[in-house]
Amino acid sequence: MERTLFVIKPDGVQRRLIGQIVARVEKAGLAITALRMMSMSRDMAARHYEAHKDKPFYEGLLDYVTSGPVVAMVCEGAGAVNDLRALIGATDPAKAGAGTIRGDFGVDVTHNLVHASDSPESASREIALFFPD
Ligand code: IDP
Ligand code: MG
Repeated sequence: MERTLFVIKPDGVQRRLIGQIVARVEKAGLAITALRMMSMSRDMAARHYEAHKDKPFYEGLLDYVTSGPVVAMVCEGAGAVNDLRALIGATDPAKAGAGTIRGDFGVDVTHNLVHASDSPESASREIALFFPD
């Protein structure tokens, strides 16, 4: 079994898409084994996205993910990391395929609704950040 972190970002919560997004995750065969709604502090957002700290979009990204509550969950399954990345689609919703969460609901490359860990190593680090207990 592999674990990955999945986050519905503030636009997904504000647009009332939590249910539709979670339904897709479960339909894909992934088990949700932890779930919480929370607001990310700027410090937490900075740690979550520290790999991007030199990117031009970094400050705007922190503004966005701290703009309202998020829903974070741990998803488990064989190949969960890759399965969830495939389910969410490309970072830019304009390039994400039909049937993917970002392709169907995402607005632009910042407001792309969801986060999913990009490797098992990222997943371990991110799960510890969102679910310290
Ligand atoms: P990912 O979420 O598909 O793994 P990353 O490259 O890790 O994509 O970027 C993290 C987040 O930063 C994206 O989900 C998106 O919200 C934002 N982002 C990425 N690239 C850009 C960009 O070129 N402009 C604005 N925001 C971006
Ligand atoms: Mg990423």
